[in-house]
Amino acid sequence: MGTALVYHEDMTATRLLWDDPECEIERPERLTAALDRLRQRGLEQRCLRLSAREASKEELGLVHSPEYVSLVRKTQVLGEEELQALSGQFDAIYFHPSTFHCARLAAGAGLQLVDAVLTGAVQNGLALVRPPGHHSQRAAANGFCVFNNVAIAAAYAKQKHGLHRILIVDWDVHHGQGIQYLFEDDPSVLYFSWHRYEHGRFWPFLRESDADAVGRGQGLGFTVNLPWNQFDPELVLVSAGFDSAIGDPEGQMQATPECFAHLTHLLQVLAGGRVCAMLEGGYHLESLAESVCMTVQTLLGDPAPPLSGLMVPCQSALESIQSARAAQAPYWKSLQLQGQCGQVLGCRIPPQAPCSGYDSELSLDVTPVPTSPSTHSPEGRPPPLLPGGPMCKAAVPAPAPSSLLDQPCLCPAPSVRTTVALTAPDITLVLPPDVIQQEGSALREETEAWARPHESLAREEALTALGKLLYLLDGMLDGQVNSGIAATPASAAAATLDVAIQRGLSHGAQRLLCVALGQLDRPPDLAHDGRTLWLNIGGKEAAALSMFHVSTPLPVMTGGFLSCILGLVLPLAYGFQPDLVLVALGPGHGLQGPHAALLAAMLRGLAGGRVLALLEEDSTPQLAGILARVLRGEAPPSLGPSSVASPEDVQALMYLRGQLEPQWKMLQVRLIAEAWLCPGARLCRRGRWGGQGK
Ligand code: Q9C
Ligand code: ZN
Repeated sequence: MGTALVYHEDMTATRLLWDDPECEIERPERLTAALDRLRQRGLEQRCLRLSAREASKEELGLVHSPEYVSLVRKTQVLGEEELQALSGQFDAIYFHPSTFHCARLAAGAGLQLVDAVLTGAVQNGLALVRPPGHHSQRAAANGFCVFNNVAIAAAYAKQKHGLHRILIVDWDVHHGQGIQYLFEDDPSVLYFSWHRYEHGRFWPFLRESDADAVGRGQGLGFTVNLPWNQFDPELVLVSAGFDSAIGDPEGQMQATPECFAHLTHLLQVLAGGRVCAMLEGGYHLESLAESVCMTVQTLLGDPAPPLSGLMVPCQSALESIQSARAAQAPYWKSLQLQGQCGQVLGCRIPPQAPCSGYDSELSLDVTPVPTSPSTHSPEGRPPPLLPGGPMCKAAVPAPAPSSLLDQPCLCPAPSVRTTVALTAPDITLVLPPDVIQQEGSALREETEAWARPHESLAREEALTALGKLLYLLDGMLDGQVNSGIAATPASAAAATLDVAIQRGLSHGAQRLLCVALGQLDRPPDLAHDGRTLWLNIGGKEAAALSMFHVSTPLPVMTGGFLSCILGLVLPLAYGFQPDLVLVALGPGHGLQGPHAALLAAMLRGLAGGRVLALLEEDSTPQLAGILARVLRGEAPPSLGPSSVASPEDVQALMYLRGQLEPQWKMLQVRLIAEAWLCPGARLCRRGRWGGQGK
């Protein structure tokens, strides 16, 4: 549906007129560097370009006092000395005669973006603006921010568009205290910020930036300092600061540009994909430009490039997350649920393990580290991935900051985003126009050779389906096609999946993630060599035969399904860093379209989006259609209000996390995000969310 890019050249006018080392980094080149790079990459041309308008007095008045607005208005006619004197009354602020005009454009750009998204003209967008906004307060400028662009956009979305739940995600390196103050007692705006804090020693040096600031009054639990939280929002606003990116002089953090692709990608599963990002900080021009490109590219639907680096959370991050969880637990039911078995760090086997199939002889302790080149040792880097595939960077040891930025993307994106190898006659009706329907098949002889060991593949229809699947898979492995869907008769699903795994591994995949839903038995001779991670959702019981062979029952409730994805599938998948993902909906998978779409959308964040979905031949065209749209980059439909995880769901999840955590360090991340999509959260906000519906 498209991505908007809102901009106005006039916003390059405001600049520092005197000497001030603190403020000089907020300069006009920030915008021109970002825009030039977007053009160079051909990304600007793919967006709907909107020229920013000025926000009106009334619109500014949604969050600012009239006195403050007129104070800023008056700076238009001040001389340099008066400007400097006035600036000195605020922390980290400079005024310029053009500041008022620029700041009105910056706020107006956000409103245009919200209008474009909420009227359906576009799916999402980015407003490239200066001055930034998130530090600005009702009657104060602060931290280069004059008007609070994102806060004004949120208030406007409520007032003008009648929204009831807006999520603001602030990924700038600084705490957006301005937004926090403006909405701390408002439960309709959930403000989430992660920021550098250093126990209060990082600017803006505020006690209230800590995790125990959780909102007040009606808004208790709707201010989240540090990781995420979610309440099935209708709109996602992003305070998109890039001063947390590598090389930034202010933030001095290490986030690579690719991180912003993944952050954006994760947010796109919310609110039906309605994401409005607005530039905040970001002062290293090169890093800023790259990170902006990653964000826009992901908004446009391109797959996120794989993350480089070790997937091991650091101790201090884990501690921070734990304190935020503890502070939020009183307000979010799902955090309490998990809390019961939640000290998973010390909870290897729960009192009533739901699992009898766990073989202590094959204990995880003895099988974790494969001897193949794909070793996941903490010291070792993952090996190079497929040549010609989506991995653009050779995996090299601990790259220096500059090299992470310098490396150009060597591999062109596949020419075809998504291919569908399905035969159903009415399938064309549900496919978006740019999804290719595959005609070709693998050579008959070759197909038969692959099929030979499998009795269930002897039938003609199974062979035909296999030929199509192999052809599609080869296209993906050659880097011509990014993602695809193939079908198989239900009776041959397991064998077909087995062949797909073997074919993938023998044709260049270094690490293959297979997510099998429903009754799909693990292929009998699947090796424990660390090249395949087998994850069955729909098994009889929770069982981890080794760190690479995991099975869990299909969660009973939607909430359980979400926790399973967020708390198990994604941590394992991100830790594994696959270069090919197979997701198979086998017999009895029981997934509704929106659930399958969410899973596929999340998995698309892995392997550069190289995901092959395998469906049963008698699946509805609707299911194939929804998957095709998600795989090509559309947002999955919102799941809507739904249930909490059942006790069995929670227990199975906790059990597996306990079993696998020693090997899969990403599981140590005790997500606030589990409260996140888990709408049971709302139950404990009875009276406000309960029964309110949309
Ligand atoms: N040495 C934004 O990123 N400077 N504002 C602190 C400490 C102020 C940041 C300097 C940073 C303001 C939007
Ligand atoms: Zn910042």
